[in-house]
Parts: sequence; C-alpha cells; structure tokens
Amino acid sequence: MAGIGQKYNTLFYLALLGFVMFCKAHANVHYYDFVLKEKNFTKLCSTKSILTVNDSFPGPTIRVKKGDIAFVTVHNHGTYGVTIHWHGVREPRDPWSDGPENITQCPIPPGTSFTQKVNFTLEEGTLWWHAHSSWTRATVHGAILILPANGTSFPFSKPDGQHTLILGEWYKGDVPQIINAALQSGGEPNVSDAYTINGEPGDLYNCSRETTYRFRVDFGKTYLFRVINSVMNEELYFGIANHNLTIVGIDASYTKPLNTNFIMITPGQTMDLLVTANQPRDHYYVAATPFYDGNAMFDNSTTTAILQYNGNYTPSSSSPFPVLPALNDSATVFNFTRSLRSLASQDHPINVPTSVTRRIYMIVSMNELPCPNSNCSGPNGTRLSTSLNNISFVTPNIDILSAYYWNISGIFTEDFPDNPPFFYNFTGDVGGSLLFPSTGTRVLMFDYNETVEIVWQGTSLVTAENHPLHLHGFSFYVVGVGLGNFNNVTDPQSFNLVDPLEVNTIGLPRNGWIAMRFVANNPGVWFMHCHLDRHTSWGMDTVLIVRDGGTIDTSMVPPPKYLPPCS
Ligand SMILES: *[C@@H]1O[C@H](CO)[C@@H](O)[C@H](O)[C@H]1NC(C)=O
Ligand SMILES: *[C@@H]1O[C@H](CO)[C@@H](O)[C@H](O)[C@H]1NC(C)=O
Ligand SMILES: *[C@@H]1O[C@H](CO)[C@@H](O)[C@H](O)[C@H]1NC(C)=O
Ligand SMILES: *[C@@H]1O[C@H](CO)[C@@H](O)[C@H](O)[C@H]1NC(C)=O
Ligand SMILES: *[C@@H]1O[C@H](CO)[C@@H](O)[C@H](O)[C@H]1NC(C)=O
Ligand SMILES: *[C@@H]1O[C@H](CO)[C@@H](O)[C@H](O)[C@H]1NC(C)=O
Ligand SMILES: *[C@@H]1O[C@H](CO)[C@@H](O)[C@H](O)[C@H]1NC(C)=O
Ligand SMILES: *[C@@H]1O[C@H](CO)[C@@H](O)[C@H](O)[C@H]1NC(C)=O
Ligand SMILES: *[C@@H]1O[C@H](CO)[C@@H](O)[C@H](O)[C@H]1NC(C)=O
Ligand SMILES: *[C@@H]1O[C@H](CO)[C@@H](O)[C@H](O)[C@H]1NC(C)=O
Ligand SMILES: *[C@@H]1O[C@H](CO)[C@@H](O)[C@H](O)[C@H]1NC(C)=O
Ligand SMILES: *[C@@H]1O[C@H](CO)[C@@H](O)[C@H](O)[C@H]1NC(C)=O
Ligand SMILES: [Cu+2]
Repeated sequence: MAGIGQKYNTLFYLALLGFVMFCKAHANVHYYDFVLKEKNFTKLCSTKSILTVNDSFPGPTIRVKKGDIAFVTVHNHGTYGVTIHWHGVREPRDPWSDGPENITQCPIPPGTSFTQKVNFTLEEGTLWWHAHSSWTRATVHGAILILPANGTSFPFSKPDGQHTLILGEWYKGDVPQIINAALQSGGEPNVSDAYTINGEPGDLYNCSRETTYRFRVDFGKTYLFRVINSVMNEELYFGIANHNLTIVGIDASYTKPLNTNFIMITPGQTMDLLVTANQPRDHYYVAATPFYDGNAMFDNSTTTAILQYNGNYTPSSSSPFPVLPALNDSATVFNFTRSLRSLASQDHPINVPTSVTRRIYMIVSMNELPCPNSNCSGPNGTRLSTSLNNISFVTPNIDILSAYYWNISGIFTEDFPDNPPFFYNFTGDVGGSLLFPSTGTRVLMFDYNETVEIVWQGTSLVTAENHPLHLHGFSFYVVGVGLGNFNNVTDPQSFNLVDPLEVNTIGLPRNGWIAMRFVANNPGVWFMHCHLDRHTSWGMDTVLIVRDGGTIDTSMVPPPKYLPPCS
C-alpha cells in the first residue's frame, strides 16, 4: 500500500512540477531599470532641464506579451520625491505596485530605489506608464505595448508594421513650479507652449521644423498606430491627412472596428488604429489639436508630424492637412464616444454585470473655495477647486494603503457618500452657495465582489466641461452616456449590456452623464480621479477600497519588504 501511495505521491509531484514549469513557460519575467534624472533639451528655441527616465523624452517603452510579469526598479537620481504608475494595468490584488503618491505609497526619495511588480495577465494592447506625483508626469512617461500571448494573435489581420505615437507637450517653464504657483495663487496654471508627437512639436511652431517626427510607410501596407494621450490638461483631436483611421482597440481592450477620419482622445486614454497606406506616394500631415468645450485657459496650438511614403518621388510643395472637428464641437465628440463598442467576440468576450448590488450617483464639479480677503486669483477673488459628490479631496501625508493595512487612524474616513448631499438641477443655471464644496479625505468602501454601477454626473458650476475620469485597479464598462441630468427611471432602459466599451478612462460629456459598471473583485486601495491634472490637483479625486474576500485568492498580497518612507 505504502508503495502505491508513494508512487501516486511521486506522480502527483511530477504532475505538479510539470504544471509549475508549464506556468513558468507561459509567464516571461522582464526586469527594467528606470533611472530618473534631469536632462537638458532644446526645443522652441530654448534649452531647459527636465526630469526624465534614462535621458529620454518620452521615456523608454515597456514591451511584453500578455501573461508576462515585469519588475521595474526606479532609481531616483533627481532632486525631489517621485512615484511611477502603470496606467491601466489592473495589478490584481497588488495595490502596493500601483504608484499614486500618498494613495498607495509615499514618494521615492532622491538617492533611493523602489521596485514595483507589474502584472500583465489581464490586458492586451496599448497602455502607458507615468509619474504620479505633482505634475512630473508631463515629462516622465512612456508606452507599454502588450502583445498577444504566444499561440494567439490580434483579432484582425496581422499589420505589416507598428508605430507608437505619444501625444505630449512642452512647457517652457518648470512644470512642478507651474502647478505650485497656481495652487498658491488660487488661479489657473500656465498652459503648455506646444503639443508634441513623440517629443517633437512639429513645423507649426518656431524652431522645430528640422526635428519634426516622421512615420515612414510603404505603399499598400497596413500599420498599427498605438496612440497615447499623455497631455496634462487637454483632450485632443487627432488625424492623418487623406487617410482613414480604423479604431480596433482602446485602453488595451479590443473594439469593433470603427472607420473614421478623426479621433478624440482624452488624457489617459490609448487608441489602437489601423492605417492603410493607400494614397499616392507623398508626405501627409499627421496632426493633433485640442477639443475644449469649457472656458478656462488652454493651449490652442497644433502639433504635427509627417506620414512619409518610402520611395523616389518629389513630394507635393504643400502637404495635405487633416480635417478635424471644430475646437468646441461637443456634439460631434458626443456622437464619437457613443459610436465606440467593445469587440465582444468569442475570443474576446465581455463580462458586463447585468444585476447591480451597489448604485452610486456621483456629481463631478468645478468649484471655488473662499479666500481670506477675497484676493485669490480664482473667479471673484476665490480659490479654484473641484470635487466629487461635493467633497474636494485632500491628499494625506501618509499613503491611504499603509493607513488601511496597518490600521493607522486619522488619515482618512470611510464615509464617501453614494449620493450627492443634495439634489438640484446639476446642469442648470446654478451658482451661489452651491459653488463651495466641503473638503476631506473620504473613501468609498466596497465588499469583495460587489457589482457596482457608478453614474458620473457633470455639473455646470463655475464652468461646465468634459472631464476624462479614470479609475485605477479596474477597467469598467460604459453602459450609458447622455446629456443633461441622469434620469434613474428612464435612462437605464437604454443601457447597452451587449457590447459596451471597456476602458479605464472615459470623457464625461460637458453637462452630461456616464453610467459605468464593474465587479469589485480586486482587493486593495484604488485611486479615482479626473485625468486633467489641474482638476486632480484641485480635488476631483477619491479612493475606492475593496475589502478582502476571506480567502488568500481574494485578498491583497502582503506588502513588499521595502516601501518608500513617509515623512
Ligand atoms: C514565446 O515564444 C518566444 C519565441 O519562441 C519565447 O522566447 C518565449 O519564451 C515564449 N514566451 C512564453 C511566455 O512562452
Ligand atoms: C536605463 O539606464 C540604465 C543605466 O544606464 C540601464 O542599466 C537600463 O537598462 C536603462 N533602462 C532602460 C529601460 O533602457
Ligand atoms: C543644463 O544646462 C545648463 C545651462 O547650460 C547647465 O547649467 C546645467 O548644468 C545643465 N543641466 C544638466 C542636467 O545637464
Ligand atoms: C498575476 O496576476 C494573475 C491573475 O490574478 C495571478 O494569477 C498571478 O499569480 C499574478 N502573478 C504574479 C507574479 O503576481
Ligand atoms: C475612407 O472610408 C470611406 C468610408 O468607408 C471610404 O469611402 C473611403 O474610400 C476611405 N478612404 C480611404 C482613403 O481609404
Ligand atoms: C484657436 O485657434 C484657432 C486657429 O488656430 C482660432 O481660429 C480660434 O479662434 C482659437 N480659439 C480660441 C478660443 O482661442
Ligand atoms: C456619428 O458617428 C458615426 C461613427 O463615427 C458616423 O458615421 C456619423 O456620421 C456620426 N454622425 C454625426 C452626426 O456626426
Ligand atoms: C505626500 O506625503 C509627503 C509626506 O510623507 C508630503 O511631503 C507630500 O507633500 C505629500 N504629497 C502630496 C501630493 O500631498
Ligand atoms: C435644468 O437647467 C437647464 C438649463 O437651464 C434647463 O434646460 C432644464 O430644463 C432644467 N431642468 C430642470 C429639470 O429643471
Ligand atoms: C464572486 O463572484 C463570482 C461570480 O459571481 C463567484 O464565482 C465567486 O464565488 C464570488 N466570490 C466570492 C468570494 O464571493
Ligand atoms: C461672481 O460673483 C457674481 C456677483 O456676485 C456672481 O453673479 C457670479 O456668479 C460669480 N461667479 C463665479 C464664477 O463665482
Ligand atoms: C432617483 O433620483 C431621485 C432624484 O431625482 C432620487 O430622489 C432617488 O433617490 C433616486 N432613486 C434611486 C433608486 O437612486
Ligand atoms: Cu476634470
């Protein structure tokens, strides 16, 4: 008997070993070192030192396959503390590696290093990484390309080539100083001096013609363009002259192909586009310019690159330019957002919750805070502010994750409300005392596995405008989008539960609403915020805490041995 038992034991362990090796074979591990340091760049006729990763702007690309793991060690050779975030990577059960400053970790002090584990099990497509401290992400960001796992392929014909296209911007001033000055004055921060494509402003600005970025293509071939909007404060239109764009993925989730001649991409979003080089051999402008429907200050310039066909020919004396919608064409953008659908195929199924156990209605507002002597630079001498459910978020000095894990009291309260404190005509002609929010560090608590619906409702306080809302730790389904006030009886009747878009960031229409759903099955501490950084800085943020589910597989992993200290 013992012999048979031993034999079975041996077989069992051999099978287990085989299984472990099989798993190992399918999870490649990558190691990256990111060296944060200052580097001088000359753009727009002047030289300026910016914080970079490895001297490059944009920073290095992370290239993995679905199922891989990356360990990234950030070495801070700069002069102030910084954190890095893996935007759109859900990091199952592991908020310790997510990165937002004082939400999941304190900043990495100069002269020290911190290693984060990035788990690419759930996403496939294009994402990006960026600093998540003050406004350092303006120069500290790069692409993440997650290719299909071995033995699988794109849900479309394999493209002949790929191009990564990062929309960024250039500030002549020092970026952290710009937001610090605005927070002191209470007014608006200075806007950028140029937008950029892969770090280059293009030839519509002074002193940048020679360095304009060129995407080279062969006639007849089809390219996958992976577009990332890393801009701080503006949503952008993007197009390529005389060429159609076919959207096939957004935020590392495949979509039904949508043929269009422009896209509107918000800060935080990524879009994968197929472009066929089917036009006469020539040079064609690639351009991005803002979509803005509010009334704050913004950078109203246009960045360009060139789509350049290979071959021997004389290019036209003036290259064709893309036709993009008007600056404030909210109606066209609304239609665009509504036209996007997830692929929802057998190979790429969706899993949208059909019943909801937790309904949250959240108003998204611009606000004002009173200023002593009414001499701040905001409207009527106030200080500009923002809020979610009328609470302007106050960032603590100890990260919320540590405070939650080690039961440190006095850092946050677990009472972010599921509804606005009072109802009014959110999109009406409102003002007065409604302009002034409360302040606090109040978080939303969830039990493991709750099925959640959040309706984000824009308001017209101070200035109504589109807000790109972003959630860490999850992707969510956009089941409804509309204008005016959300009607909780009639609007749910037209929700799309068949093929809703699955994203991590979505533009909430000006004076409109978005209904989104997800399952709270990722235990941890997750930041939710507007991806316009001035709004984040003013308090358009909150935190979701998902409690452990009672088993190891449904609980947060333990903290790493070393975490950057809070001071
Ligand atoms: C995928 O295939 C490549 C090339 O054959 C190999 O180097 C790699 O280890 C494989 N990756 C996984 C995760 O199996
Ligand atoms: C960054 O630079 C360091 C030191 O020069 C190097 O070891 C590392 O491989 C570089 N990282 C990337 C992602 O290129
Ligand atoms: C950038 O250039 C300035 C002026 O030329 C110089 O003082 C500074 O040391 C340089 N900084 C770096 C990081 O190279
Ligand atoms: C990555 O996430 C998957 C899915 O949750 C999990 O099974 C796996 O253990 C994680 N890998 C690592 C190295 O943490
Ligand atoms: C763009 O798409 C439209 C509509 O499908 C089509 O008629 C047109 O030929 C396409 N243009 C190019 C340049 O492919
Ligand atoms: C933005 O620039 C365009 C031209 O590039 C101009 O027509 C428009 O009036 C400007 N809009 C604002 C609000 O400055
Ligand atoms: C709405 O978007 C769809 C898909 O892009 C497009 O075909 C249609 O022309 C748009 N309609 C309007 C009124 O813009
Ligand atoms: C984060 O906390 C540190 C102290 O641990 C503090 O110096 C820093 O200003 C805080 N950051 C923010 C954005 O509040
Ligand atoms: C809310 O205000 C808007 C704009 O003034 C108005 O069109 C709408 O009728 C109002 N809605 C209600 C329910 O009063
Ligand atoms: C979470 O929900 C899934 C799907 O309904 C279910 O299979 C699982 O058992 C639930 N887990 C817990 C811990 O409740
Ligand atoms: C500024 O004050 C005026 C007069 O009290 C008021 O009508 C207006 O709504 C205020 N505007 C803002 C944006 O606070
Ligand atoms: C529906 O909205 C009304 C206000 O318009 C609110 O009083 C009511 O509580 C809401 N019902 C639900 C189920 O959220
Ligand atoms: Cu916003």
